[in-house]
Amino acid sequence: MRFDRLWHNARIATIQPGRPDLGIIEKGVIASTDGVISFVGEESSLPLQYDADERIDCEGRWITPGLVDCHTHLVHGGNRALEFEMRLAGATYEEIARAGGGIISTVRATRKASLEGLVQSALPRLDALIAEGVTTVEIKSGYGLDLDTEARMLEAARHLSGYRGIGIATSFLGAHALPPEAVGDKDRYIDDICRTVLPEIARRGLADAVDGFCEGIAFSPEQMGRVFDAARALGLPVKLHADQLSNLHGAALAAEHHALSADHLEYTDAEGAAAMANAGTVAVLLPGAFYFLREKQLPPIDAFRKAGTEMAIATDCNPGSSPLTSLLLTMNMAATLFRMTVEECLVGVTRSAAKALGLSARIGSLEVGKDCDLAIWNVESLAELVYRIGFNPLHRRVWRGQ
Ligand code: DI6
Ligand code: FE
Repeated sequence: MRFDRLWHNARIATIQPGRPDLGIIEKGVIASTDGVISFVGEESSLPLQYDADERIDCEGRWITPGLVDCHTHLVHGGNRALEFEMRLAGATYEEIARAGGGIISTVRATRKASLEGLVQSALPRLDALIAEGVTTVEIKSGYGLDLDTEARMLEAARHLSGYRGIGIATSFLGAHALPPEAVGDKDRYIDDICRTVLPEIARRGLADAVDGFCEGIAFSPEQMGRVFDAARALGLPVKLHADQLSNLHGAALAAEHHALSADHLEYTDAEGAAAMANAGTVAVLLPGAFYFLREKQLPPIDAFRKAGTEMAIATDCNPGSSPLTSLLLTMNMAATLFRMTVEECLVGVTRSAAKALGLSARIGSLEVGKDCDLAIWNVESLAELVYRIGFNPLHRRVWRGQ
């Protein structure tokens, strides 16, 4: 057997599917060939005859799958720090909107930004994720709200993979907010997305999935249903920002459309949780937005556990409701705020996050034939990854065997 690289003297959490635990190997070895895992198992089960160009002694460190941040708005123009400051000083939503704040201020800044400008402003945020062992990130559009800017955002997201060794999955989020030029006509805007914008985005191959924001302040379940029908007619999988601020039964709508995921879910009920489990739709929980907006309504974690709904967690990195670029801190928040277990947090940033992107066959767990994306940690136990606040114990990150 020939290996390019072999990591030995490691404790490995394979997080492979179909196991109730994290799939731990105490005296583990993992090897890569052409960027793909070619061996993973006990040191004692290594074939007697093998060739490895490089052997790396992990000195007893832990190895997990490279982390997957499955919900971000990483590419956008500007930031909303001043709006944050105004809110702290007691400004109301209307006052902030009148002062040019809110989601539309990010739309304005994003429309003004060039492709290169979007890439350059996203890189430091991407680097923060990479520094903590993230090897795949999902990036949404949704701050353009016109064909040119939505396409430019998605191109910028795709371009990022030319600057850093990282997997990028894109989602078209044209149904994020109503642009000012639509003058209040949500139905006409949704028609335009379904007939013109989405088909052109699909034709250019810019989106791996289609997302939407189903909420009183955004789009109705009926309007999102039309976007989903159009997406699926084009062969694109769907996902949904659902039940974040109220229960519009977005989780059930997502399940009905066999969505990869429904995200946020603070107001989801037990029926929604069960519908998601039946459809194999992943629940993506976003504790950063819950924290930053000082929400009180907890997502129904117990209902997801009872129904067997898979749970992922993600940063939701965005300038308005979650200016967060740490997946480690996100895990800590999921544990402290949502009372998720250490295992749930770790599965949530690996195997389930991969499933939320439709990428389970390639990433999210350590098995022969999958991409060799690893995070190697200076920790004594895996619980430390969830326990610490603002500390980064990453030793090395490996993407596609490098
Ligand atoms: N959920 C949110 O919380 C936001 N978008 C979304 O889909 C907020 C985005 C913003 O304020 O920029
Ligand atoms: Fe979001």
